[in-house]
Amino acid sequence: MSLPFVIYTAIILKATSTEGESYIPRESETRQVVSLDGIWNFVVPNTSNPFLGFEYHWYKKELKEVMKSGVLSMPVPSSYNDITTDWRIRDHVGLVWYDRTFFIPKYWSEIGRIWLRFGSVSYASQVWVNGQLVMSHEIGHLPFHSEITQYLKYGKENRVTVACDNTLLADTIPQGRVEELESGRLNQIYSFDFFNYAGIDRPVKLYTTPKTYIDDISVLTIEAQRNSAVLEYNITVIGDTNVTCRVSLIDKNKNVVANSVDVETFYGLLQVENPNLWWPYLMHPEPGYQYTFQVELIDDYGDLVDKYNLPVGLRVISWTNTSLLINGYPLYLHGFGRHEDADIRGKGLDLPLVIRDYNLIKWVGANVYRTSHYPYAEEIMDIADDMGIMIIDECPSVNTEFFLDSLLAKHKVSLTELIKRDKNRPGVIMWSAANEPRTHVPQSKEYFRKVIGHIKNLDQSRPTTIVEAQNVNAVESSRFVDIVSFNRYNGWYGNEGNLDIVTDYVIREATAWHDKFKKPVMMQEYGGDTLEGMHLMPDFIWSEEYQVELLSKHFAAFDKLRASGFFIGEFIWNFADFKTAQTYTRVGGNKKGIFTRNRQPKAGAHHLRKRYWSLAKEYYNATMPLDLHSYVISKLPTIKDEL
Ligand code: BDP
Repeated sequence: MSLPFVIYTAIILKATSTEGESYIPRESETRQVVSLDGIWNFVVPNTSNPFLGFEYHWYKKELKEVMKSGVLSMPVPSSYNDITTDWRIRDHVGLVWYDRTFFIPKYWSEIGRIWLRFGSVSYASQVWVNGQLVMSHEIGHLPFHSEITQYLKYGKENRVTVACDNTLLADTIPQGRVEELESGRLNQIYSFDFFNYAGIDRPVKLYTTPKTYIDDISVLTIEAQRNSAVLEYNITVIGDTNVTCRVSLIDKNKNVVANSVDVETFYGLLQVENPNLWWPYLMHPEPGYQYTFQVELIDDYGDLVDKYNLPVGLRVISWTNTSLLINGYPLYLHGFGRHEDADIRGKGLDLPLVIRDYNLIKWVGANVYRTSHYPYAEEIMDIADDMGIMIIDECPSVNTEFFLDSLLAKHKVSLTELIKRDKNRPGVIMWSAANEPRTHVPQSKEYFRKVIGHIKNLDQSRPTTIVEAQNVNAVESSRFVDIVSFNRYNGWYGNEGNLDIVTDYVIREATAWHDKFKKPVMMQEYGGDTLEGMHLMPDFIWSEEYQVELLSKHFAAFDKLRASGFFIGEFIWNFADFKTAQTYTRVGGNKKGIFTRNRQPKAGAHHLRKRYWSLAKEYYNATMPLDLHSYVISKLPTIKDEL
């Protein structure tokens, strides 16, 4: 079977990794940010020739001019799959096209540089401005940008066109395979368990910087004590480097608590007396404290050239063979695996949903989640930093089966881009290199030695993990990580219905991972599908009662393991129900959420809440919420006393 055009598509959209400035655009005295979100034009090419758009240079005109019909309205940001009523669009494999127009004011021609930035386009994309190719990017869930100053028409209307390709192959991150059905339609096959949503799924921004601008900022807390903290910073500037760099750390009351001026290297240390350290949610009355790290470039005349305000948290992560610590205090992680997923918008960034999710995370008393199985939107990460929710930051490598050199190269690119994006975030406490790779395959050992080595070259301030699912005896890749993670579905994919075996199995397996690798151990996934509203007593699989019981059996294991001293975290799979590919094992998607896809609690959520808050009380003396237990009865001593 030949699939020339799919492969051609993948080649055409080959990555050109983005350089330089990677942080989210923010407005300041020297920078403007304009959103290009809204309704874009959208075209799914006729599948008999998916390359029509390239052959006829669709990017040279408006899609509405090129096409006689078939131009749809598509919201940005959003996945496109579930917006229309057409299953062919939902299941389309290959290219789709987007465009929109926008105005650029005349005075922007004098402003310095204009940039165009996409929070993410899944999976690969090419972008044209006024018919000129300005950037290409491969790998979803990561931002990319380009300077477009020279391509713009000032004081006039401009156009941006995007070609987006969702094809997953053996050397994409994640991997997939495409087959041609007898009907001639292409079918995307993948083994990971979430729907392959695609499109411009995160915000699109135009922003300005001066000609000489702050290109990148790295900050690292190297000391975080009760009475003193030290922050190391490194700033790169592009343009006329004959400027002075003024750096100030400003607290929430707008007081400058430390500053420095360094003309030579843009590198330095800031010392803060009696700092407000960054503490996780539930561990401190004021979690997620962030200062503003203000960078100003000043020219010879004392005029401000560029300015960027970066929120920073002062905290140090450290680890031993049995524990993970923040600011010297041991952590016990209690949280979730999650997905960016909701009906209609798919993986599209949706701020009401984002805030609802954080409200539920806080309600349930979790202190952490893993960005399973890809990097989450920067807007989502910002809130975690601000609320003190800890993040295990995962790159988009999931279910890797074939350990090709070409894949390794892209896997490294995904980590480079992720770490560049999130390196300054206090909430990110660990890098996850992959979810459930087939690490029983011998080639995986060398592959992951290189992957973890790559992470360590980029950041040594956070521990690494690989989320394993193979038999512990067959796995070697976790030798290279700092913290061992494993997933196991006792009572679901094995021994379904036999909940009485779960506690012992979990204890035995967690102990085996520790015995083999001599590292701290976390259980990153456990759970069972649960149909909201289905009640069966005695408990039976798929019922809410079964989920509650399955959780309890794991809790019993976790408590024994906590006592053993090496077990540092429990993560239920999943926070909320989510959409998957169509298969007979999934009724409208994966139902392992403790919340429904609509973010309402199942019985398991109430149950989990009691445990997570009790853990927070035990470890950090957190104040329990008053509504944790509904009123049942008061003790009436007087009646007894009178008898
Ligand atoms: C695990 C995967 C996760 C799945 C889960 C499940 O890591 O992505 O959704 O199984 O089957 O193996 O529910």
